Amino acid sequence: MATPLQKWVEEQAKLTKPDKIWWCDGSEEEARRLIEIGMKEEKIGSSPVFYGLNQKTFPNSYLHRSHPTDVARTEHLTFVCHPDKETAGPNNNWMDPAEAKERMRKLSDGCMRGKTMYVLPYMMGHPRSPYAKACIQITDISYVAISMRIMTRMTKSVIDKIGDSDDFVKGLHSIGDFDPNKRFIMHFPDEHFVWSIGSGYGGNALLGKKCFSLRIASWLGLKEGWLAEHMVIMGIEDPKGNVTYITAALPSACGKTNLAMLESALPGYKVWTLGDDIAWLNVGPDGRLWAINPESGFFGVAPGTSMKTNPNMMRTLKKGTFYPTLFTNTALNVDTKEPWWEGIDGGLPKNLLDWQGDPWNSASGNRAAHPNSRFTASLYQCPVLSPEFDNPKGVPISAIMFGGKRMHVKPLVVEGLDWPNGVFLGSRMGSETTAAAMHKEGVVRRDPMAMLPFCGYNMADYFRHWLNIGKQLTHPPKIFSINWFRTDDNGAFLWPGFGENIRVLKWIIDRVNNKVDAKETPIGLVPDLKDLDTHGLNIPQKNLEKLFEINSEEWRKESEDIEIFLKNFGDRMPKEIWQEFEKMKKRFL
Ligand code: OXD
Ligand code: MN
Repeated sequence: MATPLQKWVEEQAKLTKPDKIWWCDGSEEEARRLIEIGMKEEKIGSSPVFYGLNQKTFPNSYLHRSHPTDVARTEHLTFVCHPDKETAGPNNNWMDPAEAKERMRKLSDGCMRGKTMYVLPYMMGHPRSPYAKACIQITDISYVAISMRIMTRMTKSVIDKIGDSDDFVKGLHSIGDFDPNKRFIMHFPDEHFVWSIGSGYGGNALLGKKCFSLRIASWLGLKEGWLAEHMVIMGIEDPKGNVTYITAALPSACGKTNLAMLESALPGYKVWTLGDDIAWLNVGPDGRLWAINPESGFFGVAPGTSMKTNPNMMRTLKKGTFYPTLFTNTALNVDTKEPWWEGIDGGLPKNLLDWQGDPWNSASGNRAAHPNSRFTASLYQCPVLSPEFDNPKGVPISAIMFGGKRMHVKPLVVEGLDWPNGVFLGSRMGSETTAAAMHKEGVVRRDPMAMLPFCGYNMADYFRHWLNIGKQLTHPPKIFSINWFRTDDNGAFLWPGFGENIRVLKWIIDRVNNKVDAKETPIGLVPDLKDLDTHGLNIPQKNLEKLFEINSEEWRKESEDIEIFLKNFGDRMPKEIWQEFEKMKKRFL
């Protein structure tokens, strides 16, 4: 008798009509074969899926050039198909589930003809973790199969784990013909099912990532009493050897990966990486909040990554293990066969191919690497991977940071007064848009908890869920807002960022451990400047003051913007959020 899993796979094959079905086992040998297929057999247009890179300097690394129309997440083509529109909320595109399925069925009919259907069994989370989930993704391109092997724990034992049960997360992915007019990413939260066609790009195609571990998982979290968040998880070791675990939510391409593996500029402090993108947060039996990273790889933005900005990432990329490392839409140094991007160490190479494979000329004014070019690398290659990474229980969280990219308005760091005020801090977040999604760059958009594109249900209910989780925590983490990106009147950054951000983290853990006081302001608590360790930094006093300036005119405008956003949700918005909003406004009077 066929198992529910076998039946499901058969049904998908009947619809998509692949030439053959390949059940992947996650082995090293299989990865090698898939890379070979990507280099020699599969094509995107007339180009191979993978190009081998310099195996000495970047061992086991490959370059992938995506279809030129397929370079970022497409939020406008991403739908969350709850039975009713209200449950999806104004933060999501919604389509009736039956209509969405009908549309997808038409687009998917025969879409794998002439291709191989890869069946990928994987876990999100450590297989022994009570918080982990068993998943199956179907895809029709080696790039996605290899990427999923890096990003998730892919093994055939997941199939045994699923056994006769129908309790597994389902993902059906096909690149289709890359036609942007036939591109959709559809989520069916109640069925734990994601259906994606027409794109091979990261968040659109690696369905364990944004689609499942955030959009669907946030919905599961609402039902089951936990949180799925767009957050870094890191441990900060102080000079005495004590490690404090914290999480940080920042929108896409705002430096989460750099933060997650920061090399401390303060002697005696060290950061341990647990995750750079997604955290699943559960209330532990001890009343603390515990975090696991469901992923096991990095899918980070390449431009700007260097030995100066993120030395641990450069080491990760060059480490070379049996996990391949992929570079997507970076430029290529023709002479060395190394990947190249704007901001990488060293001078400008003489012979570069741009991200589309064409000879690049600096006079053209175009960037050689796509601004959203990426690397995909195993977390196990990270030299500062926390020894707790594979702990099935996760790590206990003492502080949560909410950040964004704001040239103006937002101070370097602000602490919430308590949990509800901290939730409000998260809900009032805004950030300047980046190249991670297809939209105009540099425009401020409200992005509560950095979850606007990823919350799989009505955000008003999501805030209520956050407030409720707080009620279950006997030892809630403190909540902070951070902003590394404030500029002076000439547009120059006021804060050096990168490894120097440890100074802010130090203040945060000092607050958590009750070592320093803080000053009250209308928008929350800020450091007494004497408690922020700026030793050796050389920042003029006026810049430090500017970093913490709370300009009431700017905040009046900000409040109007926040109010417009919150009002979108009508009566569904929890009254506690409005109360916090009113309290903040009153403090300004
Ligand atoms: C990502 C994103 O890829 O947030 O992590 O876009
Ligand atoms: Mn992300």
